[in-house]
Amino acid sequence: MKQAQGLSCFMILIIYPIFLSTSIVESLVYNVGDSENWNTGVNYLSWSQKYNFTLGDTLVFNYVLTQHNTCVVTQATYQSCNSSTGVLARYESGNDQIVLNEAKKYWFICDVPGHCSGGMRFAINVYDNNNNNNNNNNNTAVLPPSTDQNSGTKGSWRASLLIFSIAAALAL
Ligand SMILES: [Cu+2]
Repeated sequence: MKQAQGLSCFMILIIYPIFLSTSIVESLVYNVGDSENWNTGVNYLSWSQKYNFTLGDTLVFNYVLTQHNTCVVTQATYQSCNSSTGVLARYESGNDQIVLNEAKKYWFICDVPGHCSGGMRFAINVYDNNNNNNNNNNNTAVLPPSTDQNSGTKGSWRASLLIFSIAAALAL
């Protein structure tokens, strides 16, 4: 009885990380601004440069309702901070979840007066990991071209987990 319990605990320890790593590889959820959320006084340029965003990932904009909003805009509107034109989508729930479902460049701003020019804006490149040559020509501005490396790292991490689990299971 005790042995069986130990065995099932051990199996959970093996199997759980596999499920976990699978979901991490498939798509990631990014809280914009990390612990500082979507707010004034945060440098979103450096935040956006920390990550490689891939197709299917989700950006979550967390902020106090009515104090901010999230606008997906054109490059021109991103640069001018003039949101009278060029707003492609607008969110104002306080917990805006935007799925990056196209491999392209995205521009985000908060269009509450003064906030965009005050720093509440950033641009990201979203890569399709299955087709890396797709969108690399205009990607020099924001992200280094390290998507290949990144997916390779994720893949080998997953493979070593699998090998470790099989080896552990055989050892039983
Ligand atoms: Cu704002």
